[in-house]
Amino acid sequence: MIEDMLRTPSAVRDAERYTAHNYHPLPVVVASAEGAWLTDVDGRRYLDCLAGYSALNFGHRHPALIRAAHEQLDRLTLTSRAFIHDQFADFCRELAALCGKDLVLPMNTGAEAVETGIKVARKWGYQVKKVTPGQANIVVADGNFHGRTTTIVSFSTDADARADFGPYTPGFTVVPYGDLAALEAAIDENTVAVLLEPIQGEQGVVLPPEGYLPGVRRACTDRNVLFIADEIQSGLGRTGRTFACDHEGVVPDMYLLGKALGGGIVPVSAVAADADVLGVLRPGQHGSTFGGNPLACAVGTGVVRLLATGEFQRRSAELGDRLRAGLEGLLGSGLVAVRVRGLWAGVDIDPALMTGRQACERLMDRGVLAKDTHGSTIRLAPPLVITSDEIDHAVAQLAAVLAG
Ligand code: IF1
Repeated sequence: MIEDMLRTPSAVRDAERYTAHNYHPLPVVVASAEGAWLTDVDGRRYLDCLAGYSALNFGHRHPALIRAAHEQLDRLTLTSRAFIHDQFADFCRELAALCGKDLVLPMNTGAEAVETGIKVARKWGYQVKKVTPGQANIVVADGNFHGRTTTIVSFSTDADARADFGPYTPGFTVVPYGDLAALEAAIDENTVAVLLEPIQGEQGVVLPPEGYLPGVRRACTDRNVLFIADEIQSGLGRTGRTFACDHEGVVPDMYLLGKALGGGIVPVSAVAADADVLGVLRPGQHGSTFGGNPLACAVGTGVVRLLATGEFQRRSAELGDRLRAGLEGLLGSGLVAVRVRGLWAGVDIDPALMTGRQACERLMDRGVLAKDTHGSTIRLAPPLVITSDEIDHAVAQLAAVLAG
């Protein structure tokens, strides 16, 4: 197509003209998508290796989820929680069963689930553990990413995410990720919870040291501290298991879920925990206008039923082995490190070659869309519906980019 006939340049300009510049998106303007493939306004196709930061685990417009959404759209979309609706019980019961927990508290965004987890842990601390009023403390890890509210960025160690958003919320202690001794030493009589990503996504898919998560679990049990696992990005099949914690047989006291729970259609998040934890909340103490709405529950139930078969977890594990083999084959040919669990990879490119952003721009020119995290690290997280040939294709395009 002749360059000046392309619609993309003007569409990029229009998009930038009327919005705050809190993102620096790749200059691609998506018009449609199906499965693992996107089509831009000029008809060019791209293999999606970001999947909405793991919100599209089931691919773009999964038929079963779109069908559930369409059927609900034609019946009922919103009631608020002032009333009950006929999709609510199924969603909460089936999600609680998937998590092996008594109760579910539905919200919308991941950050809202994290904030809910923080509030519940604090209230549990005061009412159940009896910590000193106003002194509840939560242990978190450096390199964390849990969302962008002012409380959440208060314990971020990422300057871009945190700077100039103070005054900051107190009550958090940061310890090095993976350092069990430091975590144990940080727990005191006012500690109500440990909040961790079982695998750190934005830090570049940083895997915990073997035994770390079981150690955190033991420390929390021994010290009567809630273990809160932020599985918003790592959960729901991404790593080859239902939850990333499953890889080490660890069951947290609280699962924080989001992203893929909404099937890539609507924002759906949730906190799942037993009654002795979520039971501390009474009417009027927490809520949300859209949390647990009929459309969200209909789609969310569809997502839980897709996961209940184990098919997506198996695909993610099997295809993840292929992705790992392909990426490890590039070590020494432009990659200096590869971290993979299921269909989730963080790859460190030789900084002397290019930045992560440059790599993603060149991948885009080759029809593959991915996102850098920091420096020369890029994250690969395709929809779990990707095929083995498509994985080989993505690795081949990365190899070509690295070869210059
Ligand atoms: C952005 C990445 C960033 C998350 C975990 C909670 C949330 C997220 C483990 C909050 C959200 C998103 C936010 C988006 C980019 C993306 C992200 F890690 F996935 F790549 F930023 F670090 N816990 N992660 O990953 O969920 O409120 O967004 O629904 O803010 O740029 P949310």
